[in-house]
Amino acid sequence: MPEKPPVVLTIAGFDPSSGAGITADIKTIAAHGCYGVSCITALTVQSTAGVRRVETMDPGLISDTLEELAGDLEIAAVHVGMLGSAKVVKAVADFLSPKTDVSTGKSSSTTSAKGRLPNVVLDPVLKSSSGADLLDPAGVRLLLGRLVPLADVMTPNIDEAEALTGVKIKELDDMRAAAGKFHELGASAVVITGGHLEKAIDLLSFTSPRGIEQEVFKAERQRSNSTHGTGCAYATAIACHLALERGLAEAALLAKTYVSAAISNGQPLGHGVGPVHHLYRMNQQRRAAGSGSDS
Ligand code: PXL
Repeated sequence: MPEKPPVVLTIAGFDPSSGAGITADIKTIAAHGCYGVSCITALTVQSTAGVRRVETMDPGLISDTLEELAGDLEIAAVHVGMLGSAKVVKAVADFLSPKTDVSTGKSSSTTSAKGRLPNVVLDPVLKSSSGADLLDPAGVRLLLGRLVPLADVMTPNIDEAEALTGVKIKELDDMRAAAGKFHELGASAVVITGGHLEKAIDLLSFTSPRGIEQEVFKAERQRSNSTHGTGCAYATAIACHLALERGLAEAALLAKTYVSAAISNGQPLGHGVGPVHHLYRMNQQRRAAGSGSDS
């Protein structure tokens, strides 16, 4: 019998150009050897040139989809991306919260210390890189109040960390201060990604029995036009590594390496900011398979 791959659920918006959102996440999940299932929270009209329109889905449809999947599959990790509105945030938070057993009134057994499903990675998507709002103000408040405490790790970029904590980030010490605010808001672990800073610095900050521990990952900043979807690819790659039972620091480091390679292998598609190459390893495998043959 072939072995079952870990199942990774992505709850995110639909970007028809496949640089970001659900279809990009499914590529990332496949690239990590996991099986991707998905729940669409919003449709967007967009291309590499930018987001033109956003339509959130009916929250009831989202709840039904999530319950259907959770009833059928053993989900090893969850990626939460664009949510669009407060109603959608509520539907997703209700789904991820520990279930109460109606007969005893107590939380029924859960696979995670925090919620119903293990390894919840929250990417707090607020705006597209072209500046379109991807979450309404009431949604931002509910994300902070309900989803941040439920997530096992959250992955804001610098702009999102500034908007959510009010800390202006110019250097590493500011990232440390913003991470501290996220912990105060109930986050058990956060990676603030700093691709926008002069050096591409990521700060991993997590609570442990010894208190708050922090690790810094540095890389050279890449100048590229193939960066559409880096945040989605990073957060989803972390979810995959956690599903594959890797620790958080290793997951954060491997996800950073994956995104850097996906950017540097990006192909010049579209008229705007092109997508990262989520499946760049397939080209490498094809080249390796072809190198020994006569054809
Ligand atoms: O990169 C943030 C993002 C996430 N999800 C969807 C998006 C975008 C940016 O445009 O469209 C669906």
